Amino acid sequence: MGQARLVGPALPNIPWEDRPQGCSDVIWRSRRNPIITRDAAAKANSIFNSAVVPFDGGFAGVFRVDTTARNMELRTGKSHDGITWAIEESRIEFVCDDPEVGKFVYGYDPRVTWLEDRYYVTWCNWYHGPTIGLGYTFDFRTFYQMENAFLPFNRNGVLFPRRIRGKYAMLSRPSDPGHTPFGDIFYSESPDLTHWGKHRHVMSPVPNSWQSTKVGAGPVPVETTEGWLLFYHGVLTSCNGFVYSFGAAILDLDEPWKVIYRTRPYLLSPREPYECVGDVPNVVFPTAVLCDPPTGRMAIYYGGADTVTCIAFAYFAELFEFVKENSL
Ligand code: BMA
Repeated sequence: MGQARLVGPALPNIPWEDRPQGCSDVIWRSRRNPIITRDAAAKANSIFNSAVVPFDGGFAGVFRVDTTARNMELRTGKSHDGITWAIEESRIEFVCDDPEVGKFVYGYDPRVTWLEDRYYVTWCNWYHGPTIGLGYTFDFRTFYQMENAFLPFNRNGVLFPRRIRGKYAMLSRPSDPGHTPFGDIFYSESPDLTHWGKHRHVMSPVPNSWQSTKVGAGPVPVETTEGWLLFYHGVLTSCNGFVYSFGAAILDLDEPWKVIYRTRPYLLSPREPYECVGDVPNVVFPTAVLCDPPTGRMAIYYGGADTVTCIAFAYFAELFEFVKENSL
């Protein structure tokens, strides 16, 4: 077995900053954080927990924008460098055949997956409570909404970027209608992206740790020679409320409910002012990752304190070694 490598197309224009001098962390924050604040879009109270992908030589995204009226919206945006974003002034209005499904109440925490021939969007969608919304776009102009993937209550639905053993595959985190003091990650598969089943348990919280209350999938899993790299958030309950950190796991390529490695220490935890102070203090919440396989460079997008969007960097080979050497 050679060195662990990322699988997929090159992305030479990935947003990137070298590790700062004197820093020995496996993941380091951008000097430009927060890269997106509320000023990046009209009528925005906060822009965070958002998803980006390479698109048309640059980048496109679906953003969580909580408005000044405190509605939770999904808006699309474009960027030439992945750092400076032009975000639309109004929400995505999904085209949907069925008004029962298409009725918009709220949407938040989007993920975007390039899968086969289009960009799929999953998000936390209201349907008698939070559940997993699913839609797609070809051009980041027109978005189509499909059936919700699961029954309420569920959050953090994340689609794998290719079929596994011939089936579409999704991670999710069954929840409650409120702030959910529990949560395990599950795997489900589908022949057609409408009917989901064969649910398998992936991982639970770990007592007495940064991931002791609940865990949830973060960005779309990244294919590597050693398995799927999954960044995931973990929550502990302090005397002052939830603290959201993130770590990573390596899941089996063919049976992704089988966890090969999983970080005992966190990779990133709230530390900077923009992570510790905001609408919800002490939150880092990863929702997207860009990768350049030939160089192993990775750029991880995460929300800070439910208020701003941030970015952090890593080299895959170092990250993989860290996850393996510091596994539960
Ligand atoms: C979760 C979601 C996330 C949020 C986090 C911390 O339940 O609502 O959007 O970042 O709580 O408030």
